[in-house]
Amino acid sequence: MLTVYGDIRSGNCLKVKWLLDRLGRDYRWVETDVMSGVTRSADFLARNPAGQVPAVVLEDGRVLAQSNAIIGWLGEGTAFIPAYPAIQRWIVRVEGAFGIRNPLPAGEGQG
Ligand SMILES: N[C@@H](CCC(=O)N[C@@H](CS)C(=O)NCC(=O)O)C(=O)O
Repeated sequence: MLTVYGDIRSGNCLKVKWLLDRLGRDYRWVETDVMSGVTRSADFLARNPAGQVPAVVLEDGRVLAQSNAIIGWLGEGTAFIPAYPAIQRWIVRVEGAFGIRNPLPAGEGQG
């Protein structure tokens, strides 16, 4: 079962929780109060050197951090991120990474 370290007040954490809930996935939520300094403890830093939540621990012990990476991984192949052809996946990634529409309409973003 997945273990999710998250602070319930954080949008970055909630989007992971909401997707897990919508997908009906089993997971263990470990409430991690970012205001307490626990994310900077040696224990936590060993899990996620960035010292941030959300962080997901897989069954085999690997850790995935960064909310957008987590929801991307969870959503892949589901109705939330259908199995697009490669070009469509990369267009979506560019849009997510840079917050722009890709390709830009003619005339935009030039000069
Ligand atoms: N880019 C990261 C940002 C994560 C982030 O900023 N997490 C905050 C809570 S929303 C945190 O853990 N702060 C504790 C700290 O920086 O010590 C993501 O999307 O997961």
